[in-house]
Amino acid sequence: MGRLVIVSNRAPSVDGAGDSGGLVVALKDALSQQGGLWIGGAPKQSENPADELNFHQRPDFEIALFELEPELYRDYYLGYSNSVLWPALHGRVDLIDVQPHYSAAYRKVARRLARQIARIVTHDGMIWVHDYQLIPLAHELRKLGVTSRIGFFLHIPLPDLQTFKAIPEWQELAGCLADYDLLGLQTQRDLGHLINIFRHTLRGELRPNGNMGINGREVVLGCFPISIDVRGFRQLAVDGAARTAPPSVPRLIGVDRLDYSKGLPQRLLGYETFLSQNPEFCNKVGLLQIAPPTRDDVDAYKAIRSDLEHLAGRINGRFGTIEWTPVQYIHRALPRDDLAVLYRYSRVGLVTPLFDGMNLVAKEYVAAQDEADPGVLILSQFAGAAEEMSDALIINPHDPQDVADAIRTALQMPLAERRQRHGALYSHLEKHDVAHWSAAFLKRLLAIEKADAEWLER
Ligand code: ADQ
Repeated sequence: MGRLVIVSNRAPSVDGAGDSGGLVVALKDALSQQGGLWIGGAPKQSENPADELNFHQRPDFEIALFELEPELYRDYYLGYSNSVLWPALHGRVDLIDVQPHYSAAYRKVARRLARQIARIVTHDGMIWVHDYQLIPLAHELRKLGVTSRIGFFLHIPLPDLQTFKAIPEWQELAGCLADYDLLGLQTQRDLGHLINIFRHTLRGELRPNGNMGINGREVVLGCFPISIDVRGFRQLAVDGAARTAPPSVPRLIGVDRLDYSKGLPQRLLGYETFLSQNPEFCNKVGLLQIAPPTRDDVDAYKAIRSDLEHLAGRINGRFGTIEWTPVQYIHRALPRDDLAVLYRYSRVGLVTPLFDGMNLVAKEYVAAQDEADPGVLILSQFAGAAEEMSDALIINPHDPQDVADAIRTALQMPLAERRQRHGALYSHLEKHDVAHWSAAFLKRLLAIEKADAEWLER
């Protein structure tokens, strides 16, 4: 079996610091078993970027960094990726900021990276590309004659065809997606959208095996809901609780990057409605919202911050007392073990995105609970996680009354029902953790390679 190469916009750290969350944990084992390589953007831009990848050996796998000039990085990352693709794919076409130099920079980065990767990959290797920042990579690699199997996983949602068409380069992007051998999405919802986009844009035909015939070749499609290291996260929460005392009043918790897709103002409006209709809970409950800054240089992100701070101030002014602050807001990232214990000590987890690929906070909240006395997850119907987590209280984040009712239901839910719901959620997660996710994707990619080898022998 050839080498596994992961490609993502950002590389894990060269020294292994900060590995505790997310993709690195998911892919570490597969990478170390197969002498893997992770290619990703260097943490800092450079005025004179090298034309070669910059290699670093970690004990578990190798890392190769690519460098970009600051201006190119801005137009590719803050520009096309996060001011065109991110809003469009999250259904916020009103926030798209189209600039011709953005799309040019996006393609340029894929072309340059493909040149650097083409020099080092072999036919029997497998390349796994991650996320919307790098959609054209397979297209550029194919142009350079790379024959390795190439898979792609989209971490964020894929909207319906009409919304997708708001991206000026929608046809080109659909064509680039069709150059992969395997396309992985988070949910059945997104898979349905992809099939529709391929049908209308490239006359794709859905085959009985669920794959798509496009221009005489087969593109394998799959739904692979991402997850977390469920047992590891649970252990962090158990260990943390042994060191820390629980809060004095029952707490609701929200943990999100400060992003307009996460439905933060809607969450606060729901909480405000709850407090105004249920005065008996004033002084007896509090909302802790942890929302670290992200993509601060994009205007839409400045706006969401000021909206959130305005709402939190309004609620605190309206309901707060000398002894009690209804909304506690922390605008920074916290260490994962602190987060785990905060989840465990929160009676309610509020996850209310307007559109989300998956949402790992929902899974972290469930994993961190004490099964003897678990809290209740309130989850938006628009989070990818809602497809798997139907034992949460599923809400419509656009309706403050629905959010308010769910908060009340959660706070009053009898222990037996809390245990039953948490038990169902946890046992599903335990079987579908992040190792399961990466193994399922790689197995599908490998199967394509085997099929190809058989075909070549005939
Ligand atoms: P994100 O949009 O970043 O990811 P999410 O899945 O919720 O969203 O993951 C956020 C991660 O950041 C969680 O692990 C969370 O614990 C962490 N985090 C958030 N706030 C934090 C804080 N204050 N301190 C420390 N850590 C914090 C994208 C997609 C999602 C998809 C993931 C994975 O948008 O839909 O689930 O990729 O595919």
